Amino acid sequence: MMVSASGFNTEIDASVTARGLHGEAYRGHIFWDELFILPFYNSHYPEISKSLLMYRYRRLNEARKYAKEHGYRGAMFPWQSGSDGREETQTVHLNPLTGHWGEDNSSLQRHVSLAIAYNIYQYVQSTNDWRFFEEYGAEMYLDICRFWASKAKMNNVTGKYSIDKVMGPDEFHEMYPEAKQGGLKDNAYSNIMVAWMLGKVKELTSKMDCVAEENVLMKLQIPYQELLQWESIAKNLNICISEEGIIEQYDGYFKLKELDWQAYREKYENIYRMDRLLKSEGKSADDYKVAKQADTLMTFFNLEKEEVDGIFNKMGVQLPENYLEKNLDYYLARTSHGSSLSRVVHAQLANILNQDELSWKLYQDALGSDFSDVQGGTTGEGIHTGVMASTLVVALSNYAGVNTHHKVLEISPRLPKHWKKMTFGTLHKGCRFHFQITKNHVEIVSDQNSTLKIKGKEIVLVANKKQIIKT
Ligand code: IFM
Repeated sequence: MMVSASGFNTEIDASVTARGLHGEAYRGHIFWDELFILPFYNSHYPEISKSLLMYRYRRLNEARKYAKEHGYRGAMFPWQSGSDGREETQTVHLNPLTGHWGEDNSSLQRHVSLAIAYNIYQYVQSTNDWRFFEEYGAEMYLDICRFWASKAKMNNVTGKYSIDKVMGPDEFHEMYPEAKQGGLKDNAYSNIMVAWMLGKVKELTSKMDCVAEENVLMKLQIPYQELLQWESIAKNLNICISEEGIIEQYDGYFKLKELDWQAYREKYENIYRMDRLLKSEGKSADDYKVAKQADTLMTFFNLEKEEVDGIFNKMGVQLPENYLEKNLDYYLARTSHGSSLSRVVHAQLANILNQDELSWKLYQDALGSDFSDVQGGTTGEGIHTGVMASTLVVALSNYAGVNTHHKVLEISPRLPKHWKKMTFGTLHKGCRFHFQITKNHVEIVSDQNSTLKIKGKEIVLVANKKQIIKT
């Protein structure tokens, strides 16, 4: 799919750019899109995942320099970067509808570093490659933790930590209405992912060889006190929630104006770039509840709901039982899918919530993104590698019910009504599985003795011996 991410090129110092090598859009830059791409490689070609993570490792010093320049500690990876790892995000942006250049604050998408920490964790969970973690991953992971901890500031009155001067994944919101500078406070996605990341430090370091753990803590000069402080930040980050249980995209989002979606749909043929349409009318998306892509909901794309519930519990955050449904309804109704990365996320969430028709529609739209050039002309500038890779992963998670978040691989198939069969292979913790799923059966062969769960039932497999399980 992407020449830079090939099993033949794992020694080359290259990563996957947002448009692969298929076109010149985004000037060949690398964003956070690996988050959507790595899961595919983890379960098929883990040596490629490792090579993509090593690309980041080789730019760790640049990320440290970038953090320092902005008054932070640790490693702050750039939102858009190229070969030398420095920030290359544009600072002005052309609106083709008006021909005007406007300010661009998107470099404030500091969540790119969270994506890297998340990718390290997922890679290690999926492959058991602790050697990579001990030699490279831990150093990056801990320095990213240090960066976010240095960004979190405690409010002495509430005892809560806040993180400001950020943007979430939704690129329509760069600043507060009337603000002179870009940046938002307490983006829920970032804060929850920070809590998740800091909360995983103990689990990760406890699995390291003692000498390796000591070495990395010494190299980064992380005292025990600092680790305790990270734990405290994780439990006390500020998350804003409405009375109905809607997680506020960022502090202040609920005060924004509602958009008359119907009127815009009637007025314009295509409203996916609502930011540009609004600007052409002398307005700004910053003033409205309108999202380019999943933001708060990204949390549930990355983490299982139970895991997020655990984080909220530790923070003392109360939410109604059906809060995920409510949040999906709320944000989906306010999203224009201006990014190709949007539909696939919503498709996965709708599937988790058993909204099969909605999920299938969104999944199909995501699948056709480049085939049908849904953005009306952007495919010619290069395919959208993030969504393309993610549709492969989401097919397995949605329809085969592949879950790699637990100790053993779990499968809970739910084929779309019109599918008769699904056949695929996957790698998990060094064991290669081959599945054939029909409406009532799952056939499995693994190349090692192993255990997995099918619809919650533990199945023990003998190497190379096919088992047929009735479902
Ligand atoms: O990384 C994405 C971002 O989330 C939305 N705009 C395009 C970028 C590159 O694919």
